[in-house]
Amino acid sequence: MELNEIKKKLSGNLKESRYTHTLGVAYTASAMAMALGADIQKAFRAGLLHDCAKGYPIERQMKLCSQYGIILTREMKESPQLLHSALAPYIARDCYGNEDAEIASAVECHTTGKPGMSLLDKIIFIADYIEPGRKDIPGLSEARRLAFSDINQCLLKIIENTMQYLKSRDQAIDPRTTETHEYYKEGDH
Ligand code: DGI
Ligand code: FE
Ligand code: FE
Ligand code: FE
Repeated sequence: MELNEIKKKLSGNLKESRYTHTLGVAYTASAMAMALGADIQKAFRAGLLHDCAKGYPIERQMKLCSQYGIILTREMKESPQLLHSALAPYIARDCYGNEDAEIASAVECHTTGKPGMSLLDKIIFIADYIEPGRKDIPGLSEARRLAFSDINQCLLKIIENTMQYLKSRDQAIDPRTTETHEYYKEGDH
């Protein structure tokens, strides 16, 4: 699907603030791709698509998960904000014509990360946290600086900040977040 068509459809399916965030992620991801020598067009497209499932009400997201055969874990039931990333590769494919496996991977792991992330996976995960519209989130200025100096350190910081934030709000940490943290705290990735 052409970028303009994707944008038009997204702007109809997401509330305005979410669409603005989406554009912020797309542009931030492409700037990171420029700095890191990654595929700029892919980064832009993945940024556009990362929250494509977020506009559906939670009930609808639950139904879509069962239609796509996504097994809901206890954490997903307790914290339904985890559903939109599990759904993202399917909605990106079926509503936005995405056939690119690297983009599918990046949108799927953008909330929890995963061990052994690709460069594009990391770019989307980080861009989601640091895009210019974000404010009042822990460690934001450090994450913004690290994004353009040490991408793995940046990733680790974001995961640690998120785990801290979830603990402070008594929210369950998804096992995938824990696995990602274990993997990246060992360094050298
Ligand atoms: O969709 P966005 O708001 O742009 O950002 P996101 O997809 O990265 O995160 C959505 C929410 O998911 C955010 O409030 C943080 C939360 N989250 C991230 N990791 C975990 C988590 N929630 C739980 N319960 N467990 C996690 O491990
Ligand atoms: Fe998201
Ligand atoms: Fe995120
Ligand atoms: Fe997002």
